Amino acid sequence: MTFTTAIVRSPGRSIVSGLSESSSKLPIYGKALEQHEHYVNALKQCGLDVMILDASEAYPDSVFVEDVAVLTPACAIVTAPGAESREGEIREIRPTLAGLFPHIEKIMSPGTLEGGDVMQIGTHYYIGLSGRTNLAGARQLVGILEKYGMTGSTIPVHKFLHLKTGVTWVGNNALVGERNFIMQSSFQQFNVISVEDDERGAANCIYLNDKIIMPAGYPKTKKLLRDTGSEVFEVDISEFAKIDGGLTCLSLRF
Ligand code: CIR
Repeated sequence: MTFTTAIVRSPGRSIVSGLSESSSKLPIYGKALEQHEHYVNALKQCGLDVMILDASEAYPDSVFVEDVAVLTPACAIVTAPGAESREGEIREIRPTLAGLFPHIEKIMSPGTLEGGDVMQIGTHYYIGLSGRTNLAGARQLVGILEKYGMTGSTIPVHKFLHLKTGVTWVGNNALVGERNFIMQSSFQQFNVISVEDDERGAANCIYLNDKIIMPAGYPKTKKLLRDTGSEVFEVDISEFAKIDGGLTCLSLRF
């Protein structure tokens, strides 16, 4: 699948109040803005047009736009975030999606689902059952996908915030991910690139048009990703990582 467009949302000053389980450090707003700009440039280098939505101060985590929608070639699905403070973000994204996709679907309560738990590989979508995505939400998503001729299946996620915190698709039939997680039978048909324990953050990469964007600072994984034959771009997202954000969650791509 060729990707042509990405949607991002600028970080707001309220980013310092973003949810975080992993760190007590607060993002520095000015640095986050700068890193976001570099991220947008990396998406452009992968051939994408980037739509930049205005910051939404009411929602500190709204820069993580991936979590509020799942985009497919046939339809856009507005999610139902499992984090209460993020529920209102879906109202902010809907008008943008309505202008771009002829079919808009919706995950309904009591289902919850965040886009960080959805990993697309071709026409199949792996859905993480995490603290943010429940079985009801996952079942609704599978139903919507099947309506449009696609498929979905679930994977339990215990150790990570989202499925894609632990594993991502990097093209050429390969996945990159945390060693134990990536070895499970659900992934046995793929070549697996295991990240070392000291490079766990490198499990969250973006594969776009034969290119890979990876977080900066993981030299061992960078070499392995280069060996797949794809061009690799690095982006420093340290300010977003302070509030558990990875590369994928900063954009919606289609
Ligand atoms: C949250 O806890 O919701 C945000 N602070 C981080 C969301 C990261 N999203 C993602 O990995 N898809």
